Amino acid sequence: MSELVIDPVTRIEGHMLLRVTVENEKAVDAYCSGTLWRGFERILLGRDPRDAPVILSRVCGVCHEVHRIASTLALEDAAGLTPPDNAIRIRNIVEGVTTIYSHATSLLVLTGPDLGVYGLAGKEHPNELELDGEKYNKLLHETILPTQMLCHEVLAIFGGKVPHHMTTIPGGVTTSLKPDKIALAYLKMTRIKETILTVYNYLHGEFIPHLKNEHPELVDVLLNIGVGVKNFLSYDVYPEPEENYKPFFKGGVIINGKPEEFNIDKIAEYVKHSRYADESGGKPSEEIPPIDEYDKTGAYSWIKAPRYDGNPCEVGPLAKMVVAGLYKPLSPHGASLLDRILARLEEAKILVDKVLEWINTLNPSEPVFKEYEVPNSGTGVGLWEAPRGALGHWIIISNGKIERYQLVVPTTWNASPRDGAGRRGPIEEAIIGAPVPGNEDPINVLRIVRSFDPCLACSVHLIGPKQEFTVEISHTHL
Ligand code: NFE
Ligand code: MG
Repeated sequence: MSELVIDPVTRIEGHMLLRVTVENEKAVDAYCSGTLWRGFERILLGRDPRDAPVILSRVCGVCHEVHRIASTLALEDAAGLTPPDNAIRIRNIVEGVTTIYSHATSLLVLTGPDLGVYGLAGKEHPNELELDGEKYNKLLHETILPTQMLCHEVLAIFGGKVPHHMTTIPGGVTTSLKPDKIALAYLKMTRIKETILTVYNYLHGEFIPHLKNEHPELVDVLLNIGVGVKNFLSYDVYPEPEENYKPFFKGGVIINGKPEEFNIDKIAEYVKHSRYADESGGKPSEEIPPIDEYDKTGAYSWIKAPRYDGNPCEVGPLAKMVVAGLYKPLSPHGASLLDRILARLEEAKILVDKVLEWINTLNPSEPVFKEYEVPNSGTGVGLWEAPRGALGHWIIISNGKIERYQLVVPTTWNASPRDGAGRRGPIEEAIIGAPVPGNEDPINVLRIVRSFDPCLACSVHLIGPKQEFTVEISHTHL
């Protein structure tokens, strides 16, 4: 038996440390640690609730639009307010475009290089998943970066700026709906759509068929590794005014392959293996502000362990698409490394059409916001879907101020450590069984981790001035 230690994991957002136990060239156990302590839930205490969306949008520079939206939803819930249709559409557009941007980053910059960027920039197309640096550089500068720039331009039209849009406020949005701006956004989206379709058609029309025909053993590996916990969770997202506010992606939960009625009260966070005092866990609506306890026995992560009815759940594009009935996994196990990547691409393709539709339904003659007043007291929940999955914000207001605030974020679910019952988190579980050539090559382990597109900044929700990093991959025999 030997141990692989990867610290930090690269080409993901933030600081993750992985310990993988290896036996006979296979991963047999894994420990995933978030190595940063953040303190957003404590920063908010005693503040005006209207500060929350603005401060919390800075939780992350990657999913830089979603926390403002989720926090605003929590405030509106506490006030019993529904924003006007135009505001709902603009939030959908902002969310859709940020997800497309984020997926392009994951597919082509973070995860893609592990898979030779799918032959688009691979050595000798069709390839053995090895990246050609020169071709990749060309793809990056001629296609990926210009497309991402277009996404940011559309976001700036509706959100005022990128990152961290400024227009979502409790009661609606502050975007002015000028017809020329709407037309410009539409035009930019059609160009984004062209690129997404080109990548999509290439992958499904050429790359995957080629792999299946010429390298079936590779497809077999990609569909049989990274399976994970096989439980999926997602929240309703993209309410459509034209469809009686039905969410375009219907959320829900699937446990062991069976869909279950979603019940928010079944969500709880466990901290037995997290660096917080034991009383820091519980139901998000009741959790106390986190109390850090770095040296707690058995603790190995700053990430908590959210569970649904005690079950670890995968969240993200695969979960969202499977729960909504929009993706059928290719793997006989119901999930895999390849399914996670393909579901992400599928979601981007679906969203680009929906964003065009939402832009078309904007009505410049109707309002974009309603008056909002901070209630003297109340509780609110904002459930939403970030690019990486299910995002929840919970607020308690008393005397017009924030008494408590809790975020449970996508990567908190996926990169969670073991819970109170000792069950592994989804990424930990997905690593089990990964081939580790020579008992030391981490490539498959890293491919699996990156297929979740984790974000550690979000999941731990100020780095200490004395924090130190070790940048090395070591391999020690036990
Ligand atoms: Ni920091 Fe995020 C997304 C959120 S993380 S990237 O998507 O919320 O899990
Ligand atoms: Mg939290």
